[in-house]
Amino acid sequence: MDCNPRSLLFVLFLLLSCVSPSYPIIYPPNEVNLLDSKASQGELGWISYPSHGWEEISGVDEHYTPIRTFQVCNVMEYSQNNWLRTNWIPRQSAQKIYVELKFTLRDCNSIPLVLGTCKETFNLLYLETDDDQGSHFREHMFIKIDTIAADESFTQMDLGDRILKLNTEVREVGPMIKKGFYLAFQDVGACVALVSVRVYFKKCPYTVRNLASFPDTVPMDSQSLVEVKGSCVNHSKEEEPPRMYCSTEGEWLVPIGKCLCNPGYEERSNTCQMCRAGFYKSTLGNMECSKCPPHSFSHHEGSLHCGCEKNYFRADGDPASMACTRPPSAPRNVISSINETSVILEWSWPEDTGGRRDITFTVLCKRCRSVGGSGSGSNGGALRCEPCRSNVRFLPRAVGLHNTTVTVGDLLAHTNYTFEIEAQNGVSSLAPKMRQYAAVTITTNQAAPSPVTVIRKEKTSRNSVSLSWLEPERPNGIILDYEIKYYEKEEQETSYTILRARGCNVTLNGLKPDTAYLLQIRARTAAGYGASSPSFQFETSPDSAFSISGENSQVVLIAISSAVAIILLTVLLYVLIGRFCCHSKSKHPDEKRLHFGNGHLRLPGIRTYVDPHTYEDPSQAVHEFAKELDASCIAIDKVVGAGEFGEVCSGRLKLPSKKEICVAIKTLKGGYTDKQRRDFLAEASIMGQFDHPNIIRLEGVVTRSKPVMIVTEYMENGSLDSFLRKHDAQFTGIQLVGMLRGIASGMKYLSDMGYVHRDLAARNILVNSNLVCKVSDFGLSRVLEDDPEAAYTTRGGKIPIRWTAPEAIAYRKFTSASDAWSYGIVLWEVMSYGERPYWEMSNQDVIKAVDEGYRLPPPMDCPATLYQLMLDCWQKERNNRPKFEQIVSILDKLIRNPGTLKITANTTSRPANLLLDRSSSEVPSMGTMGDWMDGMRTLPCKEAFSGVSYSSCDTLAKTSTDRVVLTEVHVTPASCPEWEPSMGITTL
Ligand code: ACK
Repeated sequence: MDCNPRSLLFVLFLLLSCVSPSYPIIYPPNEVNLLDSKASQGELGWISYPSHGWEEISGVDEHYTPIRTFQVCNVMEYSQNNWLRTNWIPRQSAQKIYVELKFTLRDCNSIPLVLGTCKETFNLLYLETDDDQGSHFREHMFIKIDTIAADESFTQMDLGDRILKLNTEVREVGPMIKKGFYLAFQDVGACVALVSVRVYFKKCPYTVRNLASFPDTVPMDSQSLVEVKGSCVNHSKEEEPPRMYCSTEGEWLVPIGKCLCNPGYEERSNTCQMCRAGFYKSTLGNMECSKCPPHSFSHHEGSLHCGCEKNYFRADGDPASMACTRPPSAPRNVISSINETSVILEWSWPEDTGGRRDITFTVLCKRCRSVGGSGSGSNGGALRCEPCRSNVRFLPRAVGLHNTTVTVGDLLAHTNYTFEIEAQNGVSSLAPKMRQYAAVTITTNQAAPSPVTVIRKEKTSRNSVSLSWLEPERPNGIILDYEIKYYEKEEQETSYTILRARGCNVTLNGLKPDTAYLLQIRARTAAGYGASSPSFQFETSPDSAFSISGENSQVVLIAISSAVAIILLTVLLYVLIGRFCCHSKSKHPDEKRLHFGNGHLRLPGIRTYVDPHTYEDPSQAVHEFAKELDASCIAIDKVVGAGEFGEVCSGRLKLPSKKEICVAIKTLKGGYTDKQRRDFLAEASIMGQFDHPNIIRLEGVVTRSKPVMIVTEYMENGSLDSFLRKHDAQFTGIQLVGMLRGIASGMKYLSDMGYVHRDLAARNILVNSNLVCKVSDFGLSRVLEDDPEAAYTTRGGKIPIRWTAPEAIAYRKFTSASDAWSYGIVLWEVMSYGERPYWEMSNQDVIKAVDEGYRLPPPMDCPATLYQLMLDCWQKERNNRPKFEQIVSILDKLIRNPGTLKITANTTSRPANLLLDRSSSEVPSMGTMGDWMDGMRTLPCKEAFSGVSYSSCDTLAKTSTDRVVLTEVHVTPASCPEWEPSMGITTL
């Protein structure tokens, strides 16, 4: 190291240079050095003129880095002109260059005994040339850039204190046009040390912005910016052409446009990188890759989509971000409410929607016929089904249903149909094998024929007209005859004539000439009359057209008398034959029907129930009404319950050339008496006579081997009372009404058949997997023996008190009207989800309370209309109770207008513990009521009430059927030891 002590200037440098470590020098990235004196460790080789002027020495800079420096300090002499010229510096692409000088300068005042003129500045100059001119140096060619003065100069004291006062000055030069240049430093008598010289130009350095890369760019010398186009990085695309401006200061300005990562790539540290496995990106953009949605996967990097797991799918319009889904499971709890030839189908949403919301339902109608079977009604044979005819009507439609109900109309009467209800969603079509549906099979009821719509006038005369018509479009059975009603138009139906015709034509005689008549025709089947046709007008011919001459009138008279004679003769013959027939009584069961009907008015065409006890040998009755089964066709699976005569099992029945079906098997336990066997089989004899979708169907009996068995259809959900208790509050109002409608329809059928059930209760209703309710438990003395609810009455009979009408308890008056009472109790049981009627009240208290006019209160949330129906069923006067036909039609109306179910009868929480007195007509004043617990206590005391004073019903809730339901009753007991006078009026 060169530590030259001669200089006045550089004592400080010399001292420092002996101890210094070195540091790397870092320049800003947008500066490109053309010359850096510090970078050179050896001699710089610059030209100094005259030779005693500038002197090159070694030292260290402020960072203690070894450097080469130049110094001059000829302040003791006059007229100094010392030049120092750099080597030739190639310009490269620079237009404007920067010169950074670091120097120290001695304060002239601090130099003692200065002889010459001490200066405190020096000059910076440059010369452009296209080539290196070597040592050839001409002062006058140089152009001055600036006079450089020190911001700070140092003194002797600074040297003593070792304070380095380093000046840094930067000057710009340009525009440069030649290939290179020299710099020169002219000293005119200063004491200066040039510590470092750096020459550089500025550039905008390579950069990536908005996923576009921009190259190194040298700015222009002028003020204008350089516009630079960027190029998108790998795996990206231009969204808008990327551009940026390079400023003269070497700074990037105003980025415009951008690039977006391709699908399958995401932006990570200014690059587009592949999505990791388990992630995907389906679109162009700079968002992150997303995790695969549920039930999908991506095993590879860079996935655009995630594939669906097995049995999961994506519909066409499904976005990639949506989970893969699958077809829904089948709809549940299908219930059908049949109304003559139409049916309302209702069902619940599928348990599994497949993960989608776009569920719709499609209903497929099939008409089914039993083939190759025997036995009564639908009992026998496999079903052969074919698609329904196109004129079956679906309301609102058969496909694309958004609601869980459809009405199917214009079905054929007395026909089996199967409806397949399928829930579909957006991926159902992609997985045909996974599609599931729920099926329900129904049998339509009989229905009256549709109206005659086409009537033609064939021939007209002045007194007669011949007409013909077409059979109704839907006869719904065999047309027995047509009723033709006609009247003079002017008389406006005040008097009319009715004729009957078997065929589709008639001639009306005895009409007035030249007169307008109106006529209506209606067809009759076993189900009764259909609606009348629209009025049809015809006119007879005027008088002049035809007049009867005297001779003619004679002929007519003869014809009429002959006709009258013939009619009289026919009537006589008919009466005689009729009498003869009635006298010769046949033993055929059909004739017995006259005996065992219970006085009900029967509809023509409906069979009548035959009491098996009227047979001398009851086993004859069994074989007349029940099919004998071979025990080998029956497989017993398990015991499901206990009946009065033995166990009840579930099992399978496989008859030759028929499909195996699930059955319930009632067995007669060993050691039975003859009477027990008779009573046991009596149920089959009764059941075998019935054929109705809401009556439990008998498959057959086994009497020729042991054990003796009764085989019926299997009802998956068992008895209604326990089923409801198990599913407390889980059904919609419509579902409950659907079940009730089924029971009422079965009961209507029984009452039409003349059969009185006597033990109608929820425990004797069975429920299948489609929530179809069927009446079961048929017997004779059964009511007395079988039912655990039955209790002995004072008259010795055994009766299920809580379900039985007062007149049946009191004097065994069992009729369809007493069944209607029981139906009211079933209605209450259903609406309270299997609550025990009258809770824990004793049978005696129940009899007493009912007799005094108390009635069960409405179950929680019970629709007012249904509660009103209960109250109607519990009318004391049995003729005032509704017939089952009326009950069915009330429930049908409710099903058609489900809105009416929203009006509830009360708001009490279940179990309501009140008995309502609704005997406004039977008890002279409004009755008292108490909660049933209190009631039990107060009942005896109630008897002590002689002058009970009652307030009237305060609040009446009007129901949609314009009936009135008691909801609140205010009671003021006049005397009762347990009532404090201060209690005043009690609101219940
Ligand atoms: O409530 P559960 O399961 O349904 O218990 C009773 C038991 O037998 C005694 O009567 C059941 N049961 C009776 N008949 C049938 C049937 N046809 N299908 C299914 N279960 C039945 C009843």
